[in-house]
Amino acid sequence: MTGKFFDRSNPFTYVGANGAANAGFRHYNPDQKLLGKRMEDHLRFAVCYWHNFVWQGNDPFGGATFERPWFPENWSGSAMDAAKYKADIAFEMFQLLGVPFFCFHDADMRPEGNNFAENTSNLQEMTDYFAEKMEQTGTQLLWGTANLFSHRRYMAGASTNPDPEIFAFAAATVKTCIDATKQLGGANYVLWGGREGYETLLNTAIEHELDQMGRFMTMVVDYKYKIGFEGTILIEPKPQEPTKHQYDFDVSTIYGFLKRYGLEEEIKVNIEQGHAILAGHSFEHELAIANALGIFGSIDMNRNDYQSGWDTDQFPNNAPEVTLAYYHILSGGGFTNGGTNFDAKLRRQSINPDDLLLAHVGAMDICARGVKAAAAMLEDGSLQENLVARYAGWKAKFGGDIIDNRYDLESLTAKVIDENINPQPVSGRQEVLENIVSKFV
Ligand code: XUL
Ligand code: CO
Repeated sequence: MTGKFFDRSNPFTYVGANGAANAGFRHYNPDQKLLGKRMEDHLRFAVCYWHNFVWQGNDPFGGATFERPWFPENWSGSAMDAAKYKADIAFEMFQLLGVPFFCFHDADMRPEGNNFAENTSNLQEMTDYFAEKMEQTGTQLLWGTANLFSHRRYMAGASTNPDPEIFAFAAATVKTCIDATKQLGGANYVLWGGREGYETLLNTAIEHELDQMGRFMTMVVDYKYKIGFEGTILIEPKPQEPTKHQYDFDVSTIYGFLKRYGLEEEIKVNIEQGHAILAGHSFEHELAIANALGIFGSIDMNRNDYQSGWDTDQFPNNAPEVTLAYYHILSGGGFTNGGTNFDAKLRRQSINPDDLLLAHVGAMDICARGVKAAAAMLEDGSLQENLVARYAGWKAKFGGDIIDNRYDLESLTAKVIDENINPQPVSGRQEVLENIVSKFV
């Protein structure tokens, strides 16, 4: 199969704040310095393989709406050739967008085989093909992962499946995906708990399932060290969907899980905006908690529709939300191995090839706008000053003595009585602080 898929061959560039919509980037200017670092290095954009090149546009009421040439119904050659053609188009898109990274699942990149051996050899052939494409284009791998949720063998979970043979199949699959990620120089490896959860408690031994998930993750971490994979292992929280309840519900739940299995120094989180919303939180809540617990890793920057209550995986377009997200990311020191992955899909009516490109251009631009505003908020310093002032008592002698454990309940009571302590409430200044944010977005 040859022929052009995208009707442009020049990468999108920075056109300036007054440029026309859809002409290029109005905010994303990779070399612009923010807080002393290039914008591209702050954002570390990645594009996902699955929604962009694999998802066909189906919903619960209808089938495919996209008609990509590499889809099986449109392809006359071998499945492997279709996978390679799809890779050609994907890497063309990464270059047109100028994104430094991409992400994949095994099932997105290789044809499904009839057994484990076929899956593995297909994965190896495609990994070698990706390695060539990465070499030619300079695109790097932010993270790889395994799809342990689409095939029917995983209908009752992977690591938490009641059947030890499925646990083994999943473990073997993850091993091959970590190998592929290592070969491609991936900066991280993600464990998304696809169907690690339950549909009904009537058939579920929760304690056993949690222990198995802990065992599986311990095996992953042991293997990482054994082969010298230098990337970070990440878990992606999600409260439900596809299962009614997922064990990796949100950042706090994952932290408790990691503590229980002694993995809190080994595994960090990949936080997705839409999953934060599904959990009843905001994105910045999840980011702030991850910073506080020392497990922040990376983000999937795709939003949910607030009305649907469903994981709609839409491209980001809300400047204040994105700004607050980057404010927390930058406040925590920014990304190290992590980055901004668009785990986003087009709406099913957006069927043109250039919809795929322009959706990402807009998403990159809104993130650039957010990170610029967040950097300006940090440079301004008013929010930080307010925080320091609000907690200043803990830096003074009395607060410091409490922190140093020099008091217990009785001695605190004695002090309150002796010194007639009678504290007065102080304004939290929420609206004043919100006005400061508004100045920057
Ligand atoms: C599912 C989801 C996944 C992970 C990788 O909701 O977000 O695509 O990002 O498996
Ligand atoms: Co995701």
